[in-house]
Amino acid sequence: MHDLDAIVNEALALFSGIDNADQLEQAKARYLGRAGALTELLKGLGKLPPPERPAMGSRINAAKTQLELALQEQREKIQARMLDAKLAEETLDVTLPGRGLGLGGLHPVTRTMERIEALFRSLGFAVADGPEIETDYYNFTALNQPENHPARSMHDTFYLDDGKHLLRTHTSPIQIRYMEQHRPPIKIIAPGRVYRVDSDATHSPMFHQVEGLWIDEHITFADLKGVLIDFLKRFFEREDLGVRFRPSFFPFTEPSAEIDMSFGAGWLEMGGAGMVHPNVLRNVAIDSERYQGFAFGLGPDRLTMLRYGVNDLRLFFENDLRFLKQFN
Ligand code: 2NL
Repeated sequence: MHDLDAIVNEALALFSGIDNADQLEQAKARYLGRAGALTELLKGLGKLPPPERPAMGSRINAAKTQLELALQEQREKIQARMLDAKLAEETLDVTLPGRGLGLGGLHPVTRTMERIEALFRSLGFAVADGPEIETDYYNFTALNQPENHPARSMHDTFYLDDGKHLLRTHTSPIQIRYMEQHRPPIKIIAPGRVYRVDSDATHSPMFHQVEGLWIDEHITFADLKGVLIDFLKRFFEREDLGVRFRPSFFPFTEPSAEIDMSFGAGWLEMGGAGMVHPNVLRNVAIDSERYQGFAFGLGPDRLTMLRYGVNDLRLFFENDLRFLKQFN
C-alpha cells in the first residue's frame, strides 16, 4: 500500500532531521498520536474487505514498530549531542597547576622569640608570662626605680586615663610577679611586648623584650657571663663570636653591665644585665643574704635585624607581605 510506505518514509525523514527532544515528541504525535496518520489508518481498517484486514493490520503494526525504533534512535542521538555540548562547555583542564593552600608563616620576630625560648629552655630556664597593662608598682617601684626617675615621666611611658595603670616598659614586672609566687631557686625568662613613647628608624612605640632571671644560693657574675655568651654564640651560630661586658648602671641591678657583641669592625649593644639589687629581692621577700642572682634584658627585634640583615625596625610592624614573605 503506497499510502503507508509514503507515510513511513515521510516520518523517517522528518524524525532524522530533528535535533530537539520536544520537537521530536511533537513529530511523533503527528504519526502515532490519537489523531496521528498511522492511527487513522488503523481506524480505517474496518472499511477494508474482511480478507484484506489481517495483512493490512500487521503491515500498519510493523510500520508503528519501525517508527518507534526510529524515534528511540533519534532520542538517543539528541541526548548524546546534548551531553557532548555540555561536556565541551564544562571542560576542566586537570593538568592546570592548583591554586595552592595559601599557607601563612611566622613573623620574623616570632621566629626569633621561639628560637630564644628554645635556647634558654635547653639551659634549664622556664618561660614566664604576664600582663601588658601594669601598675606603677610592678613596673617601677618594685624594681628600685626612684620616684623621680625620668623613665617614669609621661614623656617616656604610656599611662592609661585611669591614672592607675600604664603599658609595661619592660618585662621585668613578669619577674617581680613570678618572685612573689615562687621561692628560689628561680630560673626563668620573660619574653613579651613592651611600650615606650619613642618612634624613629630604630625605635618603635611597641617593641619586644626578653628578660631573664636566675636566683639561687650561689649564682655569680661568672654564671651571668657564661649563660649570655653561650646564648649569643648559639643564637648567631658563631663559635668565634666576641662578647664584651661594659660597666653600666640600672636601678634594679648592682653591679650592672651593657652586653656588647663584636660585629664586623666594631661592637654592637645587645642588651643589659647585672646582679639583682638586694632592694628588689627585699621587695619580693627573698632573703638577700642567703640568695643572689643575675638578671638581663635583650632586644629580640634587634637580634632579628642582625640575624636577617634588616636595616629598618619599622619594617617589622608595617605588615607588608612583600617584606614578611621573605622569611618563610
Ligand atoms: C636592657 C636592660 C635589663 C634587667 C633588665 C631585671 C629584672 C629584675 C630584677 C633585676 Cl626582676 N633586673 N632586669 C636587668 C638589667 C638589665 O635590661 O638593656 N634591656 C634591653
